[in-house]
Amino acid sequence: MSTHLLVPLHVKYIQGLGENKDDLAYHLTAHLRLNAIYWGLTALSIVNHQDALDRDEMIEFVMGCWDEEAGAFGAHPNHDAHILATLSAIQILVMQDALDRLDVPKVVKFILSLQQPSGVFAGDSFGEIDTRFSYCAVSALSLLGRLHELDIEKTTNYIIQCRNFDGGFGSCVGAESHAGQVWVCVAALAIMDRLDVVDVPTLAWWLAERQLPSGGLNGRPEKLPDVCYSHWALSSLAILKKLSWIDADRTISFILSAQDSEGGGIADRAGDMVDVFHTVFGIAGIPSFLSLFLNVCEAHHCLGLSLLGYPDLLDLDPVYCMPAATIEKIGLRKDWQA
Ligand code: GRG
Ligand code: ZN
Repeated sequence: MSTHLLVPLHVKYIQGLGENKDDLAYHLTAHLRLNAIYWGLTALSIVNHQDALDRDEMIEFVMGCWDEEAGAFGAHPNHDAHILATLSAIQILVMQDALDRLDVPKVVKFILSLQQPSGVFAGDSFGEIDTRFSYCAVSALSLLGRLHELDIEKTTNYIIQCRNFDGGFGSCVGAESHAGQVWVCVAALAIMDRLDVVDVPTLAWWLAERQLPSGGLNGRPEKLPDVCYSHWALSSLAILKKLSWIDADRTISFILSAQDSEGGGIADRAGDMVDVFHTVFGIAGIPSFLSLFLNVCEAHHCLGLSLLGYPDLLDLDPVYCMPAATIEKIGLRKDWQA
């Protein structure tokens, strides 16, 4: 098992993803293409290799996903517009400093049109609702500097209705708590400055309980540990300023054990097939600890042992899931230090 992050291999794995266009897998994942590009670019940014993918080619691909009729982005050229693909497009354009390519008023109109009378957002004109889409709306509007156009009260009220007895949040009213849904709700509340509605001690306890003896975290009780929850749960804890409730060294060991030491990439757990989703969230799980330890420790000798090997990883903003430096640059960075 690898005891360090295999950065060059992961960079090569991400670079190779767009190259195998004859693979069935490439076509089966078309509905997630823009999301995958955002994940790949974010992973590369954390390991300080943002330039490993061609910037101009990426921007042209993003613009090729524009759905003129809807005034937003689909996940792939000629796909219908969706709020998730639209957020990914905005995130990529922000990271590539190319927001000038965007018809901002049109996108804002599309996003606002998806809010339902209950306050939740639909993903597209077909009407599926989910707190994931509320997050997409809040994050996208904020990145565009247009959060003031959102009805914050109405958006927050729906999220409050999704709060459960365990302090967590679900995908809609009455749905069980799940670490992924907790992150979208907590991060949306953080952007809207409404963290006051979170029961912090109960939720932080529930999130900390997600860590299993293997060091990995699961998304809800009785489920298997999975590398991606080291992002969803850890970022939520970082926003609540309770990251120290997790054992960093054991989490990192779990993430490292899920690496493919031949072809690069990270899987949901050791021995499974790698994918770009678990690669970005596995890599993202490591620097979240770095910021914590670097801030509470004056000297490097009190860093968690396994963290000592990662001086080159860049910090990730726990709310936007984008490089902290990018969020700082556009003036949206808040203080998430423990
Ligand atoms: C900007 C990072 C970013 C995201 C955009 C789509 C979205 C907003 C967030 C997704 C949050 C979420 C719900 C993540 C969880 C995804 C996941 C691994 C679901 C698996 O659920 P199950 O029930 O798995 O298949 P378990 O682990 O519970 O068995
Ligand atoms: Zn997963």
